[in-house]
Amino acid sequence: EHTSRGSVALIGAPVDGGAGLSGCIMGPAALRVAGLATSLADLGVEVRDLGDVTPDQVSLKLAGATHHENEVAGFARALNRQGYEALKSGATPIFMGGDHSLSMGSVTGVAKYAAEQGKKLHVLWLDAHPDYNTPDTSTSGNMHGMSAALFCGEPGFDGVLDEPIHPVDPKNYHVFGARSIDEDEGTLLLKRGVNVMDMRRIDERGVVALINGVLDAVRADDAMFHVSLDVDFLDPQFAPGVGTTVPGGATYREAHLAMEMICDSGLMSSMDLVELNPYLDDRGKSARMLVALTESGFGRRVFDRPTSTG
Ligand code: HAR
Ligand code: MN
Ligand code: MN
Ligand code: MN
Repeated sequence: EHTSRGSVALIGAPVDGGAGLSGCIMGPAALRVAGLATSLADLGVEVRDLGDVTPDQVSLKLAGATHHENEVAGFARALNRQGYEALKSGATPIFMGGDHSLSMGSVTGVAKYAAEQGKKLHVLWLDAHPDYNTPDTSTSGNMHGMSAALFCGEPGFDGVLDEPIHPVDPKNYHVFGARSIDEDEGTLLLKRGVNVMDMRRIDERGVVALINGVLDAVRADDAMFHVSLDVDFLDPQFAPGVGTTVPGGATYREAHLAMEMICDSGLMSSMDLVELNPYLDDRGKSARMLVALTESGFGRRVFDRPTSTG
């Protein structure tokens, strides 16, 4: 769908308080320095950079030892509106994080638009973590580990958004690349029937079969499709610029293949680039990796053959 839309809206989301370590505040700037806008323009995509959002002023208290809920909620509310408006204008929003708590706003804004179109929303979460903790199950209190629980409608998040959300059906939440799952989080994922494609499953079945399964599910529902790319999806050797590195991640080619297949499907309607921590990066390596993966998602090919299978 993005190619028919033809234009991308870049939305900066320098939220930092959702992660345990600070530094993601510099993420949108690093993605701009790494040339995200010009790389997409070179692929023939019309790009508008809407700048960084200004978070709403929020005053709320969540149960549990949840950290920085006002900062997280302030960004979530502003991003919800901006993402919704970008889709309404006909653009494909790319949310430039910022820590992964930003998806509380991006995904709920997209879900609102989808609901208005009478469509379901599927979410593909490329991440070492499923981010399915609630304020009740979280042992860290870090809200970047809770975003999917919020947008799937789990309890404990009242007052984060300023309007009722349109929850994503947990069965339409697809986690790809997981290798760090907390105990209570895992119990909840199983109970809800989330599609968890952990690294062992990727080793055994491969990227192609698993990503095709996701794309088939999106097509079968004629759904909108949000892709959320966390830097730690990749093995740290390819992307060290993140506060939560976990060994045994996706390789350079596994990650690109997933994005190339997503591009060929024409299904992606919005995207997050999250958890980039430039303070921890190695001379821009991880920022460039995110830009390269986004290029693959928007039509860059290893070799241009005149067939759709690349
Ligand atoms: N599961 C852990 C927690 O809740 C770690 C979450 C880490 N999340 C991110 N985004 N880095 O994936 O604290
Ligand atoms: Mn607090
Ligand atoms: Mn994450
Ligand atoms: Mn992660």
